[in-house]
Amino acid sequence: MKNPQYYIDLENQFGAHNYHPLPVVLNKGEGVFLWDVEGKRYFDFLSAYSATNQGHCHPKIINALNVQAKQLTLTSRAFHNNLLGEYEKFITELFGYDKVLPMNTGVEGGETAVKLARKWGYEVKGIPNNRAIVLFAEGNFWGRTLAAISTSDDNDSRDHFGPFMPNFNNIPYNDLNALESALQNPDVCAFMVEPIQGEAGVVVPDDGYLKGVRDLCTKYNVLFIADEVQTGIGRTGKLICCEHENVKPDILVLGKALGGGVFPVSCVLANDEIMLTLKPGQHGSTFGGNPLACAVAMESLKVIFDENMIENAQSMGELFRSNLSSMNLPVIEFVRGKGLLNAIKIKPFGENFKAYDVCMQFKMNGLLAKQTHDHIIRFAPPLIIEKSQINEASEIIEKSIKQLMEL
Ligand code: IF1
Repeated sequence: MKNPQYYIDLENQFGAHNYHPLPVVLNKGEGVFLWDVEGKRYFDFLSAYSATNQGHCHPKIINALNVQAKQLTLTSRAFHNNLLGEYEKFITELFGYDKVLPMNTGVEGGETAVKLARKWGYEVKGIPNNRAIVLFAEGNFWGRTLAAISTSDDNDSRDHFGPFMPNFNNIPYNDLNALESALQNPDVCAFMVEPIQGEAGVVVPDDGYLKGVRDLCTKYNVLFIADEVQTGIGRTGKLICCEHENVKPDILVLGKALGGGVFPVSCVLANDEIMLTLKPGQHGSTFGGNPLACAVAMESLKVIFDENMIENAQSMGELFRSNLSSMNLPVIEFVRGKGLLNAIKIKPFGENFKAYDVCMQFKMNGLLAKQTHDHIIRFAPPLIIEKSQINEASEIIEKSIKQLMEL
């Protein structure tokens, strides 16, 4: 095994520089832990941005991957296969929708949801052609395609990538009055929103916001699209975050942990009135719904229930937020989140003291987390984390911040 810098230099020389990773080189993952090439163990408190909710290399998911990989991996949708229908039945019954449209990445799920909403807008709601408007929330993040960055208000995501998609309008997040006034326009076909904004810094809306979105979208005959790519699959202590307010979106977008951290799997769920506006040849994907993805996704969902990960996310999240709050560290401006999607805001103090520096200190002490924006650190460990591990990780967080404060 070579030293970490060898691997970092290779990436630097031969790879695009579209990320600035923490200087750690990982080569093993198991459960809540990651190991670097020097054998050092870390708590994973990012979970690949909530794509490894089930923990790294979950044995049952790996087994499902291995068994199917030796049998049949990809047929394309030009032909049927024996797993797609089984998977579609399983996932539509689990989430309570008539139909599913399988895709691969989260942003493909978002794109598919917006295409469906526009189609429904023209063919069911009766919006004049090419006039459909989709609303998004300020601070949103739903991927890196040109459509997705068209709604971004983050300069790094959008500068010098224009021109952008027309008729995508942003409204303030967590503001029902702003939503209702935007819904006065009869050309609006949908509002796509994250139930908790992940990249914006784990922004949790007021209680009642999601219920208000549901009611207003119903009142104005507009589709409520929930982007649960990051908040779904148990992450916030419910199967999907919308369940915290017992609301049911018209279109549900899932991704990330749907693939159990081993395969890109996403999907869009909706009822027939919406889904059947798509006719053969009007949408598709080479890998969407491939048998390997179906096998992995079914196992990824099954283990969530078999191992009570949803309840665990709820209780371990409560313990984690309680631990953080009881540290009484003046540099922690606030703690917020639901289930095991949490974040702290670090008050800027000391010379150039930013969230990145805190994450570097965490790394030194055996915990990996990632800052989002300059002063917010997101904490999202796998949902299998145990009480003793939450407490040990909390101690690392406290120790690291105190070490920096003494500098
Ligand atoms: C990157 C952020 C997180 C997402 C939501 C759709 C997608 C994402 C709510 C698209 C993806 C990823 C993308 C990745 C880092 C990560 C991220 F920092 F970019 F914003 F999680 F917060 N909806 N989020 O969070 O899914 O196409 O990537 O499968 O682009 O750097 P994808």
